[in-house]
Amino acid sequence: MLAPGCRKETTLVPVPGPHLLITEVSDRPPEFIEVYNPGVGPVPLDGFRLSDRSDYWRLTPAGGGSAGAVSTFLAAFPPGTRLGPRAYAVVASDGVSFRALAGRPADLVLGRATGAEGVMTGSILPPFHPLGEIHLLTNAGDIVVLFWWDGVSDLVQDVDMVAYGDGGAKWPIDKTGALRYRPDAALGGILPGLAGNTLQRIDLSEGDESLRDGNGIASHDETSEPVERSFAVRGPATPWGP
Ligand SMILES: [Ca+2]
Ligand SMILES: [Ca+2]
Ligand SMILES: [Ca+2]
Repeated sequence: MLAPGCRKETTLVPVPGPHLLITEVSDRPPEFIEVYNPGVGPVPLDGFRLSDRSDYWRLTPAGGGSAGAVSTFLAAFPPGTRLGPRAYAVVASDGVSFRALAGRPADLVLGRATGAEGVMTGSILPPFHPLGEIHLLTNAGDIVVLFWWDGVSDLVQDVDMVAYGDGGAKWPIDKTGALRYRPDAALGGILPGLAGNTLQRIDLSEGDESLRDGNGIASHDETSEPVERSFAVRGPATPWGP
Protein backbone atom coordinates (compact mmCIF):
# COMPACT_ATOMS: atom_id res chain seq x y z
CA MET A 1 0.00 0.00 0.00
CA LEU A 2 1.40 3.35 -0.98
CA ALA A 3 1.10 6.40 1.22
CA PRO A 4 -1.06 9.15 -0.26
CA GLY A 5 0.90 11.15 -2.79
CA CYS A 6 3.41 8.37 -3.36
CA ARG A 7 3.77 6.64 -6.67
CA LYS A 8 4.97 3.18 -7.43
CA GLU A 9 8.24 3.22 -9.33
CA THR A 10 8.11 1.29 -12.55
CA THR A 11 10.78 -1.11 -13.76
CA LEU A 12 12.49 -0.47 -17.06
CA VAL A 13 11.54 -2.85 -19.84
CA PRO A 14 14.45 -3.73 -22.17
CA VAL A 15 14.31 -1.91 -25.49
CA PRO A 16 13.28 -4.48 -28.14
CA GLY A 17 15.58 -5.48 -30.95
CA PRO A 18 19.19 -4.60 -31.72
CA HIS A 19 20.60 -1.12 -31.18
CA LEU A 20 18.99 1.10 -33.81
CA LEU A 21 21.10 4.02 -34.96
CA ILE A 22 20.61 7.47 -36.43
CA THR A 23 22.60 7.23 -39.67
CA GLU A 24 21.80 10.50 -41.44
CA VAL A 25 20.31 13.93 -40.77
CA SER A 26 19.52 16.43 -43.52
CA ASP A 27 18.49 19.86 -42.28
CA ARG A 28 17.26 21.29 -45.56
CA PRO A 29 15.11 19.96 -48.38
CA PRO A 30 14.82 17.08 -48.77
CA GLU A 31 14.89 17.37 -44.97
CA PHE A 32 14.93 13.94 -43.32
CA ILE A 33 16.24 11.72 -40.54
CA GLU A 34 17.47 8.24 -41.43
CA VAL A 35 17.32 5.41 -38.86
CA TYR A 36 19.13 2.11 -39.46
CA ASN A 37 18.58 -1.39 -38.13
CA PRO A 38 22.02 -3.08 -38.08
CA GLY A 39 20.55 -6.37 -36.82
CA VAL A 40 19.62 -9.62 -38.54
CA GLY A 41 15.93 -9.52 -37.63
CA PRO A 42 13.10 -7.00 -37.97
CA VAL A 43 12.49 -4.53 -35.16
CA PRO A 44 9.00 -3.41 -34.13
CA LEU A 45 9.15 0.37 -33.99
CA ASP A 46 6.32 0.71 -31.46
CA GLY A 47 7.64 2.81 -28.59
CA PHE A 48 10.48 4.38 -30.57
CA ARG A 49 10.29 8.15 -30.87
CA LEU A 50 12.19 10.96 -32.55
CA SER A 51 12.57 14.46 -31.18
CA ASP A 52 14.60 17.64 -31.57
CA ARG A 53 13.79 18.68 -28.01
CA SER A 54 16.31 18.44 -25.18
CA ASP A 55 13.41 17.93 -22.76
CA TYR A 56 12.12 14.86 -24.65
CA TRP A 57 12.48 12.81 -21.47
CA ARG A 58 9.74 14.85 -19.77
CA LEU A 59 7.25 12.94 -21.89
CA THR A 60 6.54 10.49 -19.07
CA PRO A 61 3.94 11.33 -16.43
CA ALA A 62 6.74 11.34 -13.84
CA GLY A 63 8.69 13.75 -16.04
CA GLY A 64 5.91 16.26 -15.67
CA GLY A 65 5.33 16.96 -19.34
CA SER A 66 6.97 19.77 -21.25
CA ALA A 67 6.08 23.33 -21.97
CA GLY A 68 5.91 23.00 -25.72
CA ALA A 69 7.55 25.34 -28.17
CA VAL A 70 7.33 26.54 -31.72
CA SER A 71 9.23 24.52 -34.29
CA THR A 72 9.79 21.31 -32.41
CA PHE A 73 8.69 17.72 -32.66
CA LEU A 74 8.37 14.74 -30.39
CA ALA A 75 6.79 12.01 -32.44
CA ALA A 76 6.28 8.25 -32.27
CA PHE A 77 6.49 5.71 -35.06
CA PRO A 78 3.00 4.57 -35.99
CA PRO A 79 1.85 1.38 -34.22
CA GLY A 80 2.67 -1.82 -36.05
CA THR A 81 5.58 -0.34 -38.04
CA ARG A 82 8.58 -2.64 -38.38
CA LEU A 83 12.10 -1.95 -39.61
CA GLY A 84 13.63 -4.88 -41.49
CA PRO A 85 17.14 -6.23 -40.95
CA ARG A 86 19.93 -4.07 -42.38
CA ALA A 87 17.23 -1.64 -43.49
CA TYR A 88 16.76 2.10 -43.25
CA ALA A 89 13.69 4.10 -42.27
CA VAL A 90 13.68 7.54 -43.87
CA VAL A 91 11.55 10.00 -41.90
CA ALA A 92 10.92 13.23 -43.84
CA SER A 93 9.84 16.53 -42.33
CA ASP A 94 7.76 17.30 -45.39
CA GLY A 95 6.61 14.36 -47.48
CA VAL A 96 5.60 16.51 -50.44
CA SER A 97 8.94 18.26 -50.94
CA PHE A 98 10.86 15.09 -50.09
CA ARG A 99 9.05 13.14 -52.80
CA ALA A 100 9.57 15.90 -55.35
CA LEU A 101 13.29 16.21 -54.64
CA ALA A 102 14.20 12.59 -53.92
CA GLY A 103 12.03 11.07 -56.63
CA ARG A 104 10.30 8.63 -54.30
CA PRO A 105 8.25 8.96 -51.15
CA ALA A 106 9.83 8.81 -47.71
CA ASP A 107 8.92 5.87 -45.51
CA LEU A 108 7.42 8.12 -42.85
CA VAL A 109 6.60 11.80 -42.45
CA LEU A 110 6.42 14.21 -39.56
CA GLY A 111 4.48 16.89 -41.42
CA ARG A 112 2.76 17.02 -44.81
CA ALA A 113 2.20 13.63 -46.40
CA THR A 114 1.58 12.60 -49.99
CA GLY A 115 -0.43 9.59 -48.87
CA ALA A 116 2.33 7.12 -49.69
CA GLU A 117 4.08 7.37 -46.30
CA GLY A 118 3.43 6.28 -42.77
CA VAL A 119 2.66 9.22 -40.51
CA MET A 120 4.47 9.83 -37.24
CA THR A 121 2.19 10.71 -34.36
CA GLY A 122 2.58 12.99 -31.40
CA SER A 123 3.56 16.58 -30.83
CA ILE A 124 4.67 18.21 -34.06
CA LEU A 125 4.76 21.99 -34.20
CA PRO A 126 6.24 22.89 -37.54
CA PRO A 127 7.05 26.32 -38.84
CA PHE A 128 5.24 26.60 -42.13
CA HIS A 129 7.26 27.90 -45.04
CA PRO A 130 5.44 30.35 -47.32
CA LEU A 131 5.37 27.67 -50.02
CA GLY A 132 3.75 25.24 -47.62
CA GLU A 133 6.87 23.21 -46.96
CA ILE A 134 7.47 22.10 -43.42
CA HIS A 135 10.95 22.53 -41.95
CA LEU A 136 11.58 21.02 -38.54
CA LEU A 137 15.36 20.87 -38.29
CA THR A 138 17.03 24.22 -37.67
CA ASN A 139 19.81 24.95 -40.17
CA ALA A 140 21.96 26.88 -37.68
CA GLY A 141 22.03 23.84 -35.44
CA ASP A 142 19.78 21.33 -33.78
CA ILE A 143 19.71 18.06 -31.90
CA VAL A 144 18.08 14.81 -32.98
CA VAL A 145 17.23 12.20 -30.39
CA LEU A 146 15.96 8.66 -31.01
CA PHE A 147 14.57 7.18 -27.82
CA TRP A 148 12.22 4.51 -26.57
CA TRP A 149 9.43 4.65 -24.05
CA ASP A 150 6.98 1.88 -23.30
CA GLY A 151 4.24 4.36 -22.45
CA VAL A 152 4.22 3.35 -18.78
CA SER A 153 7.68 3.63 -17.22
CA ASP A 154 8.85 6.70 -15.34
CA LEU A 155 11.98 6.82 -17.47
CA VAL A 156 12.63 6.89 -21.19
CA GLN A 157 15.64 5.07 -22.66
CA ASP A 158 17.99 6.83 -25.06
CA VAL A 159 18.73 4.94 -28.27
CA ASP A 160 20.89 7.35 -30.24
CA MET A 161 21.40 11.10 -30.53
CA VAL A 162 23.42 13.65 -32.43
CA ALA A 163 23.93 17.42 -32.29
CA TYR A 164 25.18 19.74 -35.01
CA GLY A 165 25.86 23.42 -35.40
CA ASP A 166 24.94 25.35 -32.28
CA GLY A 167 22.26 22.80 -31.35
CA GLY A 168 24.03 21.05 -28.51
CA ALA A 169 25.07 24.35 -26.95
CA LYS A 170 21.62 25.89 -27.21
CA TRP A 171 19.74 22.78 -26.16
CA PRO A 172 22.01 20.68 -23.91
CA ILE A 173 20.79 17.19 -23.14
CA ASP A 174 21.28 16.55 -19.46
CA LYS A 175 18.99 14.40 -17.34
CA THR A 176 21.48 14.33 -14.45
CA GLY A 177 19.65 14.53 -11.15
CA ALA A 178 16.19 14.23 -12.68
CA LEU A 179 13.94 11.42 -11.50
CA ARG A 180 16.04 8.24 -11.26
CA TYR A 181 18.17 8.98 -14.30
CA ARG A 182 21.87 8.30 -14.12
CA PRO A 183 24.20 11.22 -14.83
CA ASP A 184 24.44 12.10 -18.50
CA ALA A 185 27.97 12.71 -19.71
CA ALA A 186 28.60 16.06 -21.32
CA LEU A 187 27.92 15.71 -25.04
CA GLY A 188 30.79 13.74 -26.57
CA GLY A 189 30.90 16.18 -29.43
CA ILE A 190 28.93 18.54 -31.59
CA LEU A 191 29.21 18.42 -35.34
CA PRO A 192 29.56 21.58 -37.40
CA GLY A 193 26.65 23.15 -39.20
CA LEU A 194 25.68 21.22 -42.30
CA ALA A 195 25.87 24.09 -44.82
CA GLY A 196 23.96 22.21 -47.48
CA ASN A 197 25.54 18.83 -46.72
CA THR A 198 24.11 16.10 -44.54
CA LEU A 199 25.26 14.42 -41.37
CA GLN A 200 26.20 10.83 -42.26
CA ARG A 201 27.19 8.11 -39.81
CA ILE A 202 30.48 6.50 -40.83
CA ASP A 203 30.96 4.31 -37.74
CA LEU A 204 28.19 1.87 -36.83
CA SER A 205 30.11 0.87 -33.66
CA GLU A 206 29.51 4.32 -32.08
CA GLY A 207 33.24 4.71 -31.47
CA ASP A 208 34.25 5.23 -27.87
CA GLU A 209 30.74 5.81 -26.57
CA SER A 210 30.47 4.74 -22.92
CA LEU A 211 28.73 1.36 -22.79
CA ARG A 212 27.82 1.34 -19.10
CA ASP A 213 25.98 3.31 -16.45
CA GLY A 214 24.13 5.42 -18.98
CA ASN A 215 20.48 6.19 -19.62
CA GLY A 216 20.40 4.36 -22.91
CA ILE A 217 19.68 1.02 -24.51
CA ALA A 218 21.83 -1.70 -22.84
CA SER A 219 23.07 0.95 -20.34
CA HIS A 220 24.91 2.90 -23.05
CA ASP A 221 25.53 6.55 -22.30
CA GLU A 222 24.31 8.02 -25.57
CA THR A 223 25.34 11.59 -24.71
CA SER A 224 28.98 10.42 -24.59
CA GLU A 225 29.39 9.31 -28.20
CA PRO A 226 32.34 11.12 -29.87
CA VAL A 227 30.24 12.11 -32.84
CA GLU A 228 33.00 14.01 -34.63
CA ARG A 229 34.62 10.64 -35.25
CA SER A 230 31.54 8.58 -35.99
CA PHE A 231 29.80 11.04 -38.33
CA ALA A 232 30.96 13.00 -41.34
CA VAL A 233 29.38 16.14 -42.76
CA ARG A 234 29.30 15.58 -46.48
CA GLY A 235 27.17 15.51 -49.58
CA PRO A 236 25.20 14.47 -51.45
CA ALA A 237 22.39 13.10 -49.29
CA THR A 238 22.16 9.30 -49.19
CA PRO A 239 18.64 8.34 -48.06
CA TRP A 240 18.32 4.52 -47.78
CA GLY A 241 22.05 4.00 -48.10
CA PRO A 242 25.44 4.49 -46.45
CA1 LIG B 1 25.12 6.66 -29.98
CA1 LIG C 1 24.82 3.31 -28.13
CA1 LIG D 1 22.18 7.58 -45.56
